[in-house]
Amino acid sequence: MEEFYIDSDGIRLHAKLDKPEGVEKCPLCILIHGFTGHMEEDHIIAAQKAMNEAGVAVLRAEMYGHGGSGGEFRYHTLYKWVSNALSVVRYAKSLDFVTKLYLSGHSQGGLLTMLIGGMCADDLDAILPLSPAWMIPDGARNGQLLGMEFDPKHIPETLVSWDLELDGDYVRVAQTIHVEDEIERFDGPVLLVHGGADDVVPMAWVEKAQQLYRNAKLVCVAGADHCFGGHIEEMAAAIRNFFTE
Ligand code: FER
Repeated sequence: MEEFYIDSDGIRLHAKLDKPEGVEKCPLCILIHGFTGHMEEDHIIAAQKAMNEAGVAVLRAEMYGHGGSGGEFRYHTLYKWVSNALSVVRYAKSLDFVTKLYLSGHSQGGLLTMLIGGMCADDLDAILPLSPAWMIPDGARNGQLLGMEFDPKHIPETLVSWDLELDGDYVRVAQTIHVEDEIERFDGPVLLVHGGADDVVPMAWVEKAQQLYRNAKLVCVAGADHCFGGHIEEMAAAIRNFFTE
């Protein structure tokens, strides 16, 4: 494992690179955590190990305001995460050992994966949105986020929920994002993995993503919650199979 920082316009992004053993060149998957998450969460490590077992190197990176990266949580926005992810894609493309490039992320990181998939369609050979929270922009436009309600035309200065404080700019940014446009722009293979008992991201949203993508497979892990608690190995197996089948 190599640990380092990737610069994203002056923000230091904490990153770890894990390569499969005994290979000179191999594919690389960038792997991104969710809202309030970080790279050492059980489901992120399980995904990383599954990819390594399938011969894929993994670059875990933490986004603005999360984990060991720069920025304050309360000021993170999806634009900042998009800029960060573009910096990580640029870095990954500069690595000599990399053959194919993939992108995966969990929840808000899965939403980010769907956005970058469309934006960097030429660079990404496949994307793997895990429990992708792509209802967030609609929620921001409808005044429903973090289990609370607000007037979407008069955004509060700060959202306080789930013991968190999040600046209103998060909402302003999210309201402008249209994920369908980026779904439309990605033609490559997509693996969606979702927990059947996820009460954060409704299954209907992930089914809709599967229908909108031209080449998407959806694996539903029965009984699994948003972070695949108790069913992590089934999530990992879906990822391993996607890369080895
Ligand atoms: C929300 C629902 C889910 C939300 C964020 C999430 C900011 C993200 C969840 C995750 O990344 O795990 O209403 O609002």
